[in-house]
Amino acid sequence: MARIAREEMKQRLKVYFIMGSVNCKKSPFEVLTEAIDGGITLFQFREKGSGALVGEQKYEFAKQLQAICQKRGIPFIVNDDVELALAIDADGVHIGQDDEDARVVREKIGDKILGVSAHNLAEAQAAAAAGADYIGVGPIYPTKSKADAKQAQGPGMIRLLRDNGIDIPIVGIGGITAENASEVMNAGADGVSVISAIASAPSPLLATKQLVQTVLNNE
Ligand code: TZP
Ligand code: MG
Repeated sequence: MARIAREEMKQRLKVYFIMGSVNCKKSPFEVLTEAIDGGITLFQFREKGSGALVGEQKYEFAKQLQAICQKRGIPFIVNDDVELALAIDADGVHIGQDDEDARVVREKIGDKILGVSAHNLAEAQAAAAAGADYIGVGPIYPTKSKADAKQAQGPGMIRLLRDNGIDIPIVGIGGITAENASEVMNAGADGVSVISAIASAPSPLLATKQLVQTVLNNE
């Protein structure tokens, strides 16, 4: 398989749902199914934080969520855990600045999708040079979903990256909702990634539909 084409990556980033067991108020399988029904374009398995599953339980949970995505044609990305991604033949991996070096991860995963978190121009340039298929930029707004999140930088960081020649696909992350998603898109993002806006919503289905609507209106 070849690396994902840039245009296809951009389309896939439009509404990127990220979730682990600790983010859900009801069955994670139901939440993911509703999110897919609502129109998410990409999914990331992020099993992190206090109470997160580990070992065999994490593996089995990942396999179950992956099966749901596969049935519905939604690519399945694994956060941080390159070995898990390879073991279950996931569609890709997302790594942060404190994880393994992006070049090393690219070597390990071949043509699978590689996403890298970037907080500034230097990190964005390095990620692009290392072979990232997309970068995640944030936190754009304050977030409660990541204990060690850096300070929110606003959508202006995405604009700054675009103005300085960063042309690889960008997804915004952190505190994004249907109310502020258009600001993120207008700053030059290809899409938005969210945890709580979908996972903590009273209706993940309706919340996803609202986000999808907003993003499509701001293409
Ligand atoms: N990285 C930067 S902010 C964040 C991650 C994983 C959490 C995003 O969660 P939410 O609930 O959409 O703010
Ligand atoms: Mg990480």
